[in-house]
Amino acid sequence: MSIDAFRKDADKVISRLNESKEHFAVVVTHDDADGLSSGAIIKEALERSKFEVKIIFLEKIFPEVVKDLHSNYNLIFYTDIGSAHANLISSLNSKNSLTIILDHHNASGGESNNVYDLNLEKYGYKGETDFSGATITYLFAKQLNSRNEDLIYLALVGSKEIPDGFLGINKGLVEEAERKGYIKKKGNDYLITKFNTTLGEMFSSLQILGSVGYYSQGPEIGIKAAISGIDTSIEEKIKSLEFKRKNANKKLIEALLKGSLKKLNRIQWFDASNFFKGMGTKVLGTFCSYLSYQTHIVDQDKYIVGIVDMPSEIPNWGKLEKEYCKISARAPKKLQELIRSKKSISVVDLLVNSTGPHGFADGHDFAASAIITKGSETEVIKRMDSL
Ligand SMILES: [Mn+2]
Repeated sequence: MSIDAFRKDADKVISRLNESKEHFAVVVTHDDADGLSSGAIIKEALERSKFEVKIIFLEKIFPEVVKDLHSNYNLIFYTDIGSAHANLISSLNSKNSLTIILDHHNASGGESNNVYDLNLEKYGYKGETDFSGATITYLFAKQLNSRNEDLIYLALVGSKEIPDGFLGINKGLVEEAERKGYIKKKGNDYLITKFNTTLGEMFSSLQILGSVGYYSQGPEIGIKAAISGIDTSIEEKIKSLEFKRKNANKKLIEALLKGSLKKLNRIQWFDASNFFKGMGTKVLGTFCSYLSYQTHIVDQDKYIVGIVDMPSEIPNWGKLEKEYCKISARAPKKLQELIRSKKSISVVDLLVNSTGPHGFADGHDFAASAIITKGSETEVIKRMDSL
């Protein structure tokens, strides 16, 4: 494990950046709290270095978005997203744009054509436990200019998505941030000294702004909150988004109890399009997780599958050519045991094998999601049940 090897490689990439004489950067970042923390770090760091920055928030890597960006811009950053698709990004890098990936999702390798993936997994660290997207983005920003050290609290906000706490590189960052006065201990959490907001509070705020507020400027507001703190107008926005989601969840639960949950042989599924209108599709995954614990509603041995129509608009970018649906799937407790003992296939395999030519899927053993083209829902559901 060597952070020095990472620093050396980061310096090489930074030399390329300086040689390029480019002053306009596009940042593509994930739309969750870690992605917003990462986006805030790189945007602030680049602006301090006199770059103009355009930022685009994505839940998934849509090839048509990547293709478009790489035929129009010379300098592109990916933060908290992109490592799993370094190969695809390289193949679509038609202008040979300088492309820098700062991510902690499983690195796929295969990058070329001026694409650099600095994922710390390549240096022996684990993206599931040792660092987040915001951690690596912070380390890069600090390498770019040591005055970016004051953004250290954002590395820790993003790292709140790691369930095991601050381990690996993050452990060192917490100690450093506390020693230098950027954070201080408060109960089980830490206060961001300059905002009087805890890391956990900032994390939850960004999570809501990014997911529920995706189509209503939530991510931009999140970036502002991450850099300048949560003022009263942002607080109001968060409250109204929370209220909106709570209401939608309640109505959807009622509908499911009234028969909208269709139980097949191996899966139980529902269409939530009428309930989550105007909200980012990530809310579906959160709802499915919640639903998997509602033993009075769902069967414990069947996969839970939720579907929503996706608006074709990608904020700050434009309209997607095709129409898509988002699918989220979860395994309730009993099914998790069957998956563990290999008597049932994992949730990610269920989605990968059923979406086939209609889209793309990723995820884990008990939780996964997919994007499919609209119109293929019936076939995909059928294939799932037969798997
Ligand atoms: Mn992340």
